[in-house]
Amino acid sequence: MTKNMKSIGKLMSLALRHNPKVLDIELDENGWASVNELINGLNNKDIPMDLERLTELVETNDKKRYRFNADKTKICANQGHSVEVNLDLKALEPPHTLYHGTVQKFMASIREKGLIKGSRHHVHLSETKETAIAVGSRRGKPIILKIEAKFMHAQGFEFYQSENGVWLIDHIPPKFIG
Ligand code: HQG
Repeated sequence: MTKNMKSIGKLMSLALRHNPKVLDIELDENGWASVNELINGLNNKDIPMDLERLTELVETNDKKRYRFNADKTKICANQGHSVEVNLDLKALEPPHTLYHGTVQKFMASIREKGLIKGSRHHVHLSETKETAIAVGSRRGKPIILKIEAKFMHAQGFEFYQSENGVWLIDHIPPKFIG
């Protein structure tokens, strides 16, 4: 993925997760946008885009952040939204342990309130430590928290997984955070 593709991806994530107006697109109740409108929105920002290039961007995205519908007329972000959309996530049994990457400055609050979702729909958890390190590193020196996911699930907490493999949950109380 070229640097240019990365910055186009950031703009697409902004539009498909948080602020569709930036590309003059609309999201339906499940978070889908028209591919034609998205391409036009990018073109109107002087970003060359067509279906072929968009397909490459979707397929090569490092975290598989977007997906098309079957006939490639619609596109959506797989997770990470702040706008109200129904992603139709299915509750699933999680692995024994999941990980969350964060940074020291949030730890006092996390120990007090647990992991909270803030402006996103869910708290995001990773299946591997490596991914959690990458997530935490976006903000500084990463701190990796171990979550007793299977134990929580057995106590009735619902876990979901996005199309691109991110584990999602509403809230993690402090007692389950290692
Ligand atoms: C922290 C990226 C204070 C939490 C990544 C995190 C991920 C608290 C921040 C995805 C807290 C929220 C999500 C509490 C949690 N007090 N701080 N009680 N509870 N926090 O960006 O997990 O590139 O919403 O630790 O790779 O960092 O966008 O969540 O630091 O997969 O596809 O509040 O976003 O993916 O930050 O990242 P975020 P996140 P994309």
